[in-house]
Amino acid sequence: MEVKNKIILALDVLSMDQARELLDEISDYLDTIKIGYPLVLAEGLEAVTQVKEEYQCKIITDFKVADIPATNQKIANVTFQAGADALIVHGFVGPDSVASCVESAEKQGKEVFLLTEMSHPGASQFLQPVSMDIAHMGVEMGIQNYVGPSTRLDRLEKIRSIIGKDSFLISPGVGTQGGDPKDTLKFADALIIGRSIYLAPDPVESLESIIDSIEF
Ligand code: 3DU
Repeated sequence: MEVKNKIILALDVLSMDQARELLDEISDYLDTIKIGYPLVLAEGLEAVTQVKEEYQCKIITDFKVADIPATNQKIANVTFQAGADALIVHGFVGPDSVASCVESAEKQGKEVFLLTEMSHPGASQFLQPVSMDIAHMGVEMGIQNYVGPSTRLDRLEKIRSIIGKDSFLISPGVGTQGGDPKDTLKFADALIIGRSIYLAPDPVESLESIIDSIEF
């Protein structure tokens, strides 16, 4: 996946009005937007369809899908039918659950991102001990796209070494959670950024300063 300016906006606002107000200002800088539970639970899955159509962008849906294969497949089918280009799926549920999402994606010409390790402090307790195993599982399954934390660069580097240079790795945790944009891009292909942009007094200025800071 190609990502303009290497920045994926995490559109965690709670209404389409807020989404449009933000995107009317900053959409020229972006071509990939991540939509998760906050906006979809507030406005329905149509939010995915509407944002994609109105702003002509790729949509990564962040539903951290983590159920049995049969249920995962239904979630993936409905999400892709709504217009999502890609779906983020948890890896800890195991290969059969992940495979059901991959199968749905392949049938519809869409993509799956495998979530390895999360970026928040609590991820160290249960997820961290298995996150490299999840990355290995993804490689064995032939998965191309991964999510890994910008808040622990040593771990992100390890994930990159497991998935290889040709895999596509996106990384949340930049800004508000403490991750550094430029350092993260030593290992990741694109950054996922939410609050540092949509809570900034001037989202355009914030985005421009992040873009300036990552230009090599
Ligand atoms: O911290 P921010 O506001 O920049 O948002 C980060 C986004 O990425 C947010 O949607 C969150 O749900 C998601 N995310 C993580 O922060 C960490 C992960 O490991 C996976 C997803």
